[in-house]
Formats: sequence, C-alpha cells, structure tokens
Amino acid sequence: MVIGTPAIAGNTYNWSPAIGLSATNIAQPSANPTSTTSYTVTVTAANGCTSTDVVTVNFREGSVGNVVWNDVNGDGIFNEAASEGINGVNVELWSVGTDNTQGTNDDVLVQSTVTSTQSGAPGQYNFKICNSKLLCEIPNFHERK
Ligand SMILES: [Ca+2]
Ligand SMILES: [Ca+2]
Repeated sequence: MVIGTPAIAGNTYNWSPAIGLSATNIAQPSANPTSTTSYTVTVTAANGCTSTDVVTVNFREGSVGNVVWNDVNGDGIFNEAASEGINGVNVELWSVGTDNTQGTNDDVLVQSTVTSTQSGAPGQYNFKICNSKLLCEIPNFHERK
C-alpha cells in the first residue's frame, strides 16, 4: 500500500524504519511490511522547518485453502462425502511474477504443502499468505479411478 501524502516541491522526506518500504526519501513510498509497523516520516521544508508524522501499517495474514477430493460424480463440485478428501497430494502456491501473467517463466513458487486430515476431514490444505497476486497449481494430482 502507498503511504504518505503527495510531495510538495522543495520538501525532503525521510521515512524510518526502512524495512518494508520501497524508498525512504520520497513522499509516498509503497509499504509492504511482514508485521505491523509504525513508520515515522520527517518532512523538511525548504526553509529548514521540520515536521514528523507516524503512519501505522497493519499486517494481516491471509490464508487460502481448499480440499483435494475424489470427484465421484465428475461435476467438478465438492458435493461428495467429506471422506472423499485425498491426503498426500502435493499442492503448490505460485506467484504470477512481475509480468502479472499466470503460467510464464517468471512465475515464482511461493509455498508448497501436502494435503492432510484437518478437523477430521482428509484432503485439506491451507497456505498462509500476505500477497494477493497468487495462483495455485497442483502438479502431481491424478484422478483416482
Ligand atoms: Ca462432485
Ligand atoms: Ca508470470
């Protein structure tokens, strides 16, 4: 997210701490911290006057998850019994990369996990994420006959 206010000509900007910021010397850096962080900005005007402000960026960890299951009736919908979940399937979570396009060479593997029984239901998987530009691939899934 972008923090700060639009630049005023002649002012200089100094953000602290630098962690998670795209730059510390611009009016409106992009902030992507991995924990809730309070940033202090010191603005120095052309006449030497300074002022400070604090911006707190709340970090909220999101999660995505689902179930890998045996689609008995072949309709693509999980309307089978919970016991049809399949454990032991490797599931990978990929970022679309800087080109913002799925399936190209700059895609980045973010996390992988293996489906397991959670709360008594087999075939479950879950990723903790903090980035919305993600996609899922299931490379070694084979339908059960
Ligand atoms: Ca089904
Ligand atoms: Ca890509």
